[in-house]
Amino acid sequence: QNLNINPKPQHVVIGEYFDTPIHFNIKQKSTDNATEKLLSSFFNNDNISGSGLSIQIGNINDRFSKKLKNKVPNKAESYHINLTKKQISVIGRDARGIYYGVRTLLALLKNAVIPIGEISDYPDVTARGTVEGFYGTPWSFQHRLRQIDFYGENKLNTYIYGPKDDPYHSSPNWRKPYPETEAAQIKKLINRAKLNHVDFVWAIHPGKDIKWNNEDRTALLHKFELMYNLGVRAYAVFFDDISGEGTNPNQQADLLNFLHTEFIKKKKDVKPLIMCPTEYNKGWSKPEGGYLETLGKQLDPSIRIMWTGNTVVADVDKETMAWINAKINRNAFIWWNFPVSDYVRNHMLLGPAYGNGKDIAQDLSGFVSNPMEHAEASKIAIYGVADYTWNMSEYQPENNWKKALQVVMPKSYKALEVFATHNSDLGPNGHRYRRKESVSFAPIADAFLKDLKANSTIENFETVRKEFQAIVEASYILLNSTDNPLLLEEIRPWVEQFKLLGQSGLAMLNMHTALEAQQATDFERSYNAVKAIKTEMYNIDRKENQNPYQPGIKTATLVITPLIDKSFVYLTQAYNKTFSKNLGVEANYNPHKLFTNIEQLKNQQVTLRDRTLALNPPLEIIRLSPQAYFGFELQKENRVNKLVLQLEKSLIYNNLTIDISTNGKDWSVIKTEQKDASLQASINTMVKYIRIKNTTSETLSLKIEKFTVKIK
Ligand code: LOG
Repeated sequence: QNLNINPKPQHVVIGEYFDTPIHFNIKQKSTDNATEKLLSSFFNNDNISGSGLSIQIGNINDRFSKKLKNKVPNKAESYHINLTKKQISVIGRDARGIYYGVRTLLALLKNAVIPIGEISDYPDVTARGTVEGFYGTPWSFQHRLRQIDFYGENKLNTYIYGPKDDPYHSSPNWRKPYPETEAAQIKKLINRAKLNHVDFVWAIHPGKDIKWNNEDRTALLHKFELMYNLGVRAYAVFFDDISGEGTNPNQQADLLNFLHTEFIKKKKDVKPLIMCPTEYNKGWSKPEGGYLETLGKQLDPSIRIMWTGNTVVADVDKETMAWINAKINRNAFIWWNFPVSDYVRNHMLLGPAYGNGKDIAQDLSGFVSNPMEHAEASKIAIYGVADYTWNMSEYQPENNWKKALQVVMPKSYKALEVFATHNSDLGPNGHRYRRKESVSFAPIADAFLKDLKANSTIENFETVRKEFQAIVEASYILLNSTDNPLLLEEIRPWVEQFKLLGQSGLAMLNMHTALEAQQATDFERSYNAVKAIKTEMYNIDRKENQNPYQPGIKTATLVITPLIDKSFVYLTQAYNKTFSKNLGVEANYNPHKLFTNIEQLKNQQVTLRDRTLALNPPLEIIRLSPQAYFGFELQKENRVNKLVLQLEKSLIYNNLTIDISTNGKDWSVIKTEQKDASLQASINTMVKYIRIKNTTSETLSLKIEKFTVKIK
């Protein structure tokens, strides 16, 4: 009973199949514009005929549905389809139900055969979709249109618009109207959303500089009104990643209730408000402050409260939901931070959408995924979210993922599968969120290394060679594919890198073969080839995707890259020993470490580039209690030069000191100066430890934009 429909319908009873006829006699009642448009994408003068297969479409009040209407599930957005050889009936409970029924109908009619039987279907989760809520380049207009169409196709009903780097969504311009071009585009997006039965939810992020006075309250109301005039009928207010005045829960609740009574209730055609709290995950909630309880008590019950789970980036389960729902007196609206990659920008997250409980449908008021800035590539995960939120208990992440690959690349999906299989983990990151990668290959890689180190015959040699070969071939196929140019554009540098990686793997295997055969010339050629390929990979890493957070292009970091690197080192050492040579094995890694006593920062990554040691700037607010510090621990004593610290708010510099030490015990404070909105110090002495410290007796909240030291 696999009809190959995404999301998987709830109840399907089918028997035999009959050939899909060429002509249809279609009669529709109560269909809206969206459904009409959808129908006209399939039915036309060529396939409509009075003598064709009868199809009736409508809602539960239409006369034709009398006999069947009891079969339409008693839930919002539900539909029932009855299929016989003589007639197909599609009955929706509401306008969206009809639309979804027609979506399913068209999916059935595209096949060569149609089943006889019935489908009764409805979504498990009320609001399903995405929140464009990441930092980095917001999606383009063209991509947004494509996304909205994709949501319609997969029965997702919610798109929350809230890109952090849109200045008219957040500070400094949230009070101002959108410029003409942007306004016109938003209008078009809203129309497109309507045609796909998607709620376009416009979000505002005013908390960075909001004043709790009448003026700003009016400014917000005014902006809502402006957006209403563009066609917005659903709104959200985000208070995430802010510090200071804006975080006050009483004021936040006051403002939202004000918007609820003065705007939502008065307009009558606007959906309930959605809000993202400042303490949006359990890890950050401070029970003493009673922040969440305050929102829970004060916010009008209709207002939905977002939640990311136990940490910023987390999968959610029954326990997660029980904890937060009790605090906020309502079912939380989940903001799932996957496949968002704004904190691991050098990685592509192309694996299945998995990890959330399959028994939480009743505990949610909504579930949205925050995707990557790569819109097309994000569709792989979003396809899974559509299935998960519709029919939760039956969701099968791997199966769904395989289908998703076919949807985004109908011709080259097998090559895409090779690529996506090895490009799903995030690598070590500040949020400690990880994904499975290279799952079926991982044990083969382990066995390979084990045999290699034990100096025994490598049982898996051929399997490994095949995989490297597949990596190279799949990369060539993808790089020359034409079935999804926009997706290719997004992944291209990663695919180039992946191709080189596969080639370096093959050269590494040649090193092994040459060593076995005691052929020094061959060994050294392959050795040099691996090094040359690594240089090319390094160049790509230095040229592509040069953002200030995690610049570069990383591929297959969990299994394939370590396999090649470890084998390369091992084989070179073995060769050196056998032939009394001295070929280098230096891996270029960063020997220096982050040095901090701040839990929130402990897993933040540090990178070394051109002798500049840098903390990857965290996107969120970091809290420094008195005596808290962060800095670097160098591998050994080293002369360091210039230090640069840049924070969002420069007032805080006066509360910080910079300490250096050679042993981690005895510290001396160094002189600093403020320059170009940053705090700088010229050190020019030998140090092993260097740190920024909060010397006040208060907790400081800061947004770190840059923190670097130059090492001699
Ligand atoms: C932001 C979000 C960002 C995400 C992942 C929320 C509610 N807010 O740390 O804009 O894309 O984490 O980096 C967030 O998740 N802050």
